[in-house]
Amino acid sequence: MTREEPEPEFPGHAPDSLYATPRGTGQFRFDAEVADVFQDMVERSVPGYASLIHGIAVLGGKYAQAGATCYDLGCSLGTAARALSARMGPEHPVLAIDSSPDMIAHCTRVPHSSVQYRCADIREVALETADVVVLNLTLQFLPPEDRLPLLRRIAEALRPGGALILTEKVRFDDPGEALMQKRYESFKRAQGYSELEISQKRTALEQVLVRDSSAAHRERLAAAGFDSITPWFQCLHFTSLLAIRRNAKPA
Ligand code: GEK
Repeated sequence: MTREEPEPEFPGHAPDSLYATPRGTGQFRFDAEVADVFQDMVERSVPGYASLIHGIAVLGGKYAQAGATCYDLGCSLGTAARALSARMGPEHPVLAIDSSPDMIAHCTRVPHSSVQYRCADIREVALETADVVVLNLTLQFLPPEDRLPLLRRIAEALRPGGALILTEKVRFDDPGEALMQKRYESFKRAQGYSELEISQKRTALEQVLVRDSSAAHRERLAAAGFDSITPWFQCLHFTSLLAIRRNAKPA
């Protein structure tokens, strides 16, 4: 007897079996087939994802002044943007931006009064004055040379005292890295992913998701104009930093 899959309730919530059969060597892309299963994929691939989203909403809500704009950059299905908006209330507009038309198409099929979705490259989009910017697992997908320029533009856009919440999958130095990789694979197995799924996804992401160390993130954030750079979440490789825009403009 085959298991009957439940009908997905929202766009992007179909079960993730993309890597369950051999797929060749193509690189990972945020295309239609990924967008269709993204919620299941991210929840089963990022340990503590639900806690991250809850924490982003609670922390972000503390830094938003009435009427201030908040950004969710690389919003995928808009989960963080909607959580932030639900926490802050309708007087705080949230702009949720992603370069994948397939992700944004899913977001706009479930309209939300205080979240505006936009399909754009966050390296090119002009940022308005903001109180809160969320980069939840997005910076790691930009070419390394584009990371500091984006963080500088975010610091410029944030009001002094405004907050950037930056979540990344970080790289440890060995032997911690090898141990974390093993434990991460245990986590994925426990989420029901097979050895084939784990190894094919890892290969597909190799050239696309380029990790930095925690120290490199801190140095870059300081160079971009942030201080009080504090880790508030850590689970295996996944770290989230709360970084506050310095009062004085960066030199
Ligand atoms: C979440 N934040 O669920 N411009 C805009 N978007 C981009 C760019 C770019 N240059 N590069 C990549 N993206 C989400 C999860 S997923 C992380 C973020 C993951 C987008 C890309 O299209 C994808 O939707 C997102 O960044 C990364 O809270 O899949 O591990």
